Amino acid sequence: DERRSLLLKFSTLFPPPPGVKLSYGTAGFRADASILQSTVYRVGILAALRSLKTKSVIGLMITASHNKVSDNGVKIADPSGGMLSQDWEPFADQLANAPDPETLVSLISEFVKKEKITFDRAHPAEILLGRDTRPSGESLLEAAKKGISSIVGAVSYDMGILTTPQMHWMVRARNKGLKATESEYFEQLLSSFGCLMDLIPNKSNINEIEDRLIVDGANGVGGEKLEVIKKNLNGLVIEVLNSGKEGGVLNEGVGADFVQKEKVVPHGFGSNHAGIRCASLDGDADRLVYFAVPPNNSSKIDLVDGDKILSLFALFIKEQLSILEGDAKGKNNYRARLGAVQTAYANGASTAYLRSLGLEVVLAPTGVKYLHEKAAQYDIGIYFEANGHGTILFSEHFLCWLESKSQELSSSSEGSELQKAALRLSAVSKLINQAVGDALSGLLLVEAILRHMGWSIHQWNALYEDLPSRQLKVKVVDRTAVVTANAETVAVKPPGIQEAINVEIAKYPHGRSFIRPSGTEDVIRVYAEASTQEAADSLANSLAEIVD
Ligand code: 16G
Ligand code: ZN
Repeated sequence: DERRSLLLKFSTLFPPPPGVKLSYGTAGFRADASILQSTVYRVGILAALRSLKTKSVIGLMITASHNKVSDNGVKIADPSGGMLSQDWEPFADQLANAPDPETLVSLISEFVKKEKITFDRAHPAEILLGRDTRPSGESLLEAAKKGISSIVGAVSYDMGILTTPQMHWMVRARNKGLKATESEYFEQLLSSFGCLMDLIPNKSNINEIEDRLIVDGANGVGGEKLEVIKKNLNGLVIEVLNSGKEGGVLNEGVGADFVQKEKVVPHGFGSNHAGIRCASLDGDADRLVYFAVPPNNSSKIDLVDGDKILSLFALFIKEQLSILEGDAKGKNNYRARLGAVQTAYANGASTAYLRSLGLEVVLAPTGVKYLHEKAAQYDIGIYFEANGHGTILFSEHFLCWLESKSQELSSSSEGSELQKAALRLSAVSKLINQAVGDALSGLLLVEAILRHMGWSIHQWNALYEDLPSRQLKVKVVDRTAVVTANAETVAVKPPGIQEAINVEIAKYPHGRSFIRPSGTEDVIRVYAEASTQEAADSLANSLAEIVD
């Protein structure tokens, strides 16, 4: 019929590269950009089917995040703005790896039947398209459009060059029936940031804080977007380096991934930045880390990673919740459940700090989809990976309560500390991206909280001291030979390996160590933590030997 012949016709234009097998991992499909045309075309089809199935707007984002500029990738944003539902991942793999158009078309028709997907001309598939600044993005976007138009009636809207979190935000907003252009996104960030700044107590001590923030844009999309909003940020002066306009290469010696893993200054930063607060975004601006350049001309930095951003957020939110819980005369009191979600990579000192604040802390496997799911179980759930990806989720139930509490306070306690605490929490829920970790909104929240506390980056960094740690990777033929459990903290396969690891860990005071197969590369990753750097290095090395 019409649908089948359209699919066949377009599919023949996008033959898959022979001998390549791709899998929809934690970050969607990712590979060298030169082999991705057919994959992106097929993800276009997938997005259209997903939209028909969910009767909602779906997002398709072309990015390879912190990876090198010659790579690219593609992933789907589900109706909630979150990651593609995990039960569709196997279908994504089948589509991407179908050897020829006939196989592809029959896979699709089987799947359409199985999922009971219906074609209704009144409700066509709708897909928002976005891409990062990679040069390969433009032609891959065309492939995605072709994939979408292979499904009869499906429409796509090209939203242009975006950060990954902007795409997720837009999909979420559209499905809530809200306007979802970039200017609405910026407007929401600016007004909630302004609101937090207006609520800063004791405005005198913020004069002690450096207004200036230097941002390493990774030569990617984030710097560009910051340039657009920075003139509207009262009380914060942002200077963007590595904006991509000075000729630097995306993610090369720059960006959050580089800074967090290497713990050295990114390109363009040096001793002239000593003492100034600095931040680093990754290539698609969904990761954020802070750092300070020490005054001694060394390339080493003081890293303020995702764990410490989480700790700062937790401290601030806990403070506001405690104010509200202290409302002795309140009619409508509620004890909110505040939780933190981390991965096994979280520095042990951060976990201990969060528990000392009275938070519940749980571990999830690496990958945003796992952390997000766990954080969504709290009234307020904060999740962060040490690498700087994270956000704060507010439950509908909590937001409803907050709304009614705010109304109660606006009549009974106008201008009180209680009312301010409620307004701050409400502003945080609007500033921080509810769909996915977002470096731009995270950065604005960090800046507002530092001013609230009256803290320099050094005071922030002193919340706790990181245990020395080491990360290594070991190239292996088959990374699936290692299977982990308990949020990647134990290796259950190959047999006996965890016992060997335990023997090594026992040799080091405060030793903690694990191995896990990477979700994005053919390597086994090793993490070790101990009371000294030498011990952490040596523990990591001995695990690497076990793996090898
Ligand atoms: C992906 C994940 C990131 C994770 C990283 C780990 C998403 C959107 N991104 O980039 O959260 O930290 O993979 O990479 O989930 P690895 O498995 O190679 O260590
Ligand atoms: Zn990223």
